Amino acid sequence: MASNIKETDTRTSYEVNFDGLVGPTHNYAGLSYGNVASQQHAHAHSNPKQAAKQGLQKMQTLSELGLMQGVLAPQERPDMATLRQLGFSGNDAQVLEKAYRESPALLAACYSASSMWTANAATVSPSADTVDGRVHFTPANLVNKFHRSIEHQVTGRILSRVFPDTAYFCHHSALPANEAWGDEGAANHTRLCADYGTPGLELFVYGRSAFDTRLPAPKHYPARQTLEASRAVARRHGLNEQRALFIAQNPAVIDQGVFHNDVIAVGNQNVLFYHQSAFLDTPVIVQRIRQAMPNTSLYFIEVSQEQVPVCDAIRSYLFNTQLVTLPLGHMALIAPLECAEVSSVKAYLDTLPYLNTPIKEVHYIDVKQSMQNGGGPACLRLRVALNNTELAATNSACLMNKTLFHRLNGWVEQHYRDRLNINDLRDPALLQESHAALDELTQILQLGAVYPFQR
Ligand code: SUG
Repeated sequence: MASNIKETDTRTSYEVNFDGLVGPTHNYAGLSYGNVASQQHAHAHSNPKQAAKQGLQKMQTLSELGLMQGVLAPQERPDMATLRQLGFSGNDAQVLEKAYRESPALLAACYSASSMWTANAATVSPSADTVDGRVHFTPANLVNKFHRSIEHQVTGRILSRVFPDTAYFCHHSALPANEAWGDEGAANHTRLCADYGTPGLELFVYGRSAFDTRLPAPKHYPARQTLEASRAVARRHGLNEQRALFIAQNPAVIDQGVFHNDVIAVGNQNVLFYHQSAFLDTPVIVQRIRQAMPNTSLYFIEVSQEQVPVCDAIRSYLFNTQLVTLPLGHMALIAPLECAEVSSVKAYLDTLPYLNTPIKEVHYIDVKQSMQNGGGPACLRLRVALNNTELAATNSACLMNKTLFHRLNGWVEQHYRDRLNINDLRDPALLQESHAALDELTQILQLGAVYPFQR
């Protein structure tokens, strides 16, 4: 029996949340224009040890709620191969020193622990939706931000070690590395269904079109996801017309700081929870979803501007909550502590369990280190819906349980610093520490040699 499934459990399909383990070089570098929190905390000192522990505690909390929980390893950082590709030469210490002197921002980009936000790792289509009956993965190219565009290769490698059996799992490479194919993965994708194991409707939300410039686009901040990228992912995954819906995000909210759709909407099974300003033409979208799922009793939980202004939703990450189905059948919202600190949001969440929807519980968790870089609970996880057979074919060393939780906490305690700022990034000892930590991690998670320094 995998991880925390009880013998008496009658479920045959699950949503497994794969959280990104925060890497040892987590820092605040202000790299994400359009992401308000990243800009606000630029150059603040970070606490990688606390960040990783907060992330682990979140995983453990969900696991204790009876949910299936997985863990994805971070990237190798600093990314020495990229620094060398960009012309810095010499031994490792010299490369770091030269990069620090010439371009601290570039060095910080190559040190970013941004792969913790695994909602951006990939788009995943469950086997119930795809024509070949396999689970499909496309790592996101993340081209809009340089520090994120250097993630997808290792991400793809890690995913193929976690889901190794090609009889059940199909791994694609990332889309072409060009803005026309800007792809941010599951952060702009959600899936509605009656049950995780039955065919669903995958909602692909895009911020602009690359080729049809008549379509609306934000004026101020970048739209990271294009319609063309979303369509390409759906094509590769073998989703036919009934399984995919393409939805325009409201460009006005992107300009207010909603850089991914998961900052303004979240779906799970038969529930879509969203702000009234999230999409361009909400009534039409609601109608199209209803038409596509005539046999499912759907709940559209719309939050008005009057109840929660967009700026409060962004500050609190109300919609970057994880909407999960508990083993008893009802849903819970896993919210960041910040939601309890913004009065309009707290007032709304106090009423939510009584609104006659499947959401009956709200849990607050502390992921502040991640929040300060614009990553809430939902950013930190990649959802993978699996049936029993696929779950049995998944690398079980990456599934969370009490033993793994304690082992990873000990590993963090041993290897991580509790304070990091931009000047620490020139220190070659940080590279050594990071390699030692990751080398041990690949053994704990039984991933094999996934990192360039191990090859
Ligand atoms: O891509 N922040 C991430 C946050 C990603 C949140 N993910 C989702 N919404 N799913 C980003 O903007 C900040 C890094 C820095 O500034 O140091 C950063 O990359």
